[in-house]
Amino acid sequence: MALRFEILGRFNRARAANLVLPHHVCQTPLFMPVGTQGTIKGLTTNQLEEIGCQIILGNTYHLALRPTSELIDELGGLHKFMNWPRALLTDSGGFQMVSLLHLADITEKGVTFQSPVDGKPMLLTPEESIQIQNKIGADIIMALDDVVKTTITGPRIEEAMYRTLRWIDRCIAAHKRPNEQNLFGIVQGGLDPVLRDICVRGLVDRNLPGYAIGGLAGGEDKDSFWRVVAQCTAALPEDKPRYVMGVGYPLDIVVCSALGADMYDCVYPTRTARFGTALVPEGVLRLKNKVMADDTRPIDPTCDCMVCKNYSRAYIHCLVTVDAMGSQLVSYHNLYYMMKLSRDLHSSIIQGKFPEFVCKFLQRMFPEGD
Ligand code: PRF
Ligand code: ZN
Repeated sequence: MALRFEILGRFNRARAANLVLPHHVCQTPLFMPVGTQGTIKGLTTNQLEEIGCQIILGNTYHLALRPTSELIDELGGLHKFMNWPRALLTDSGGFQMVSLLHLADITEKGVTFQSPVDGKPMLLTPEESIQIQNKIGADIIMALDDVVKTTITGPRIEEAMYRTLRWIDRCIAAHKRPNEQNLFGIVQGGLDPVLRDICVRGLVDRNLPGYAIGGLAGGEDKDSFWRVVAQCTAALPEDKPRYVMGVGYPLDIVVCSALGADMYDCVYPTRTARFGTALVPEGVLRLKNKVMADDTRPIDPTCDCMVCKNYSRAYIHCLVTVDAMGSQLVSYHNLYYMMKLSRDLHSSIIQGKFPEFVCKFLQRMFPEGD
């Protein structure tokens, strides 16, 4: 295993840990920004370090198409290619294809899809996904899974769960760099507790360095979402990191951390920034709104980030519709907010003040108690 997970503190089910990876020692709970094409849109890697970002996520599917995994390998791996000295995680590609390309089709062999480059049919097998991820060289690589929307019902959910379990063995057999890269398995099984249980047990039997909870954040109601996370975190090993994929909103991260999850990723903070929406302790601030036009306060007067120290809401309001700099500044602030949230979760758990932190977080977000 190319990973150590050292738990530093707990509060009930919540944990704070050092996740020791080949390129960085990360503090959990942690949020990973999504850098689809080997970049977090609009931010330099120096800025990401300045914000306190510890690990970023890349997508196998996008990187395999361009610049291609062969070229990344030839140029010394993704860390070197994008000038990022800290940790990286790559997702396996299947989920991105299924969610981006409506033409993707899943069979036992793998995920078939039409190449967006030349329209030719292509196949991504579990073996190929791992080969590509071995070339990209991230600290954590993800198994190819069969993902279905949680909102569908019927035998397809069961088929996808069992296929994910069959594919994990093909991924393990194909993984050629276990001393440098950590292969995480992904729990599927929709909203069905029996299927989730079978999947967790199957993956735990494989003794992987870490586990992800997949198939969520796809439009299911919150009650079902919490229930699946609570069930999986309770059944996964104590001494391994637990990653909830595609989550999410600050509130979801706080709740999942209380349930014993450690890692998260989501496009939300950067995507919403491009629409001019900033994350603030009260919820969100819509910078395109006309009332911002003469508001001289920073995005968040309580935030210590470079953007809040230097620019007014009025200035950013002016920029967001006409210049890329507008969304870059909001992205910077939003990621700073997510990193600060991760740090606060980590330190409040260690200091035995997790309940106080959660209460304060909820009071600021829901002052009326609604
Ligand atoms: N599987 C993979 N990547 C993902 C997910 C998943 O289930 C999700 C959750 N829907 C986000 N990203 N491989
Ligand atoms: Zn700020």
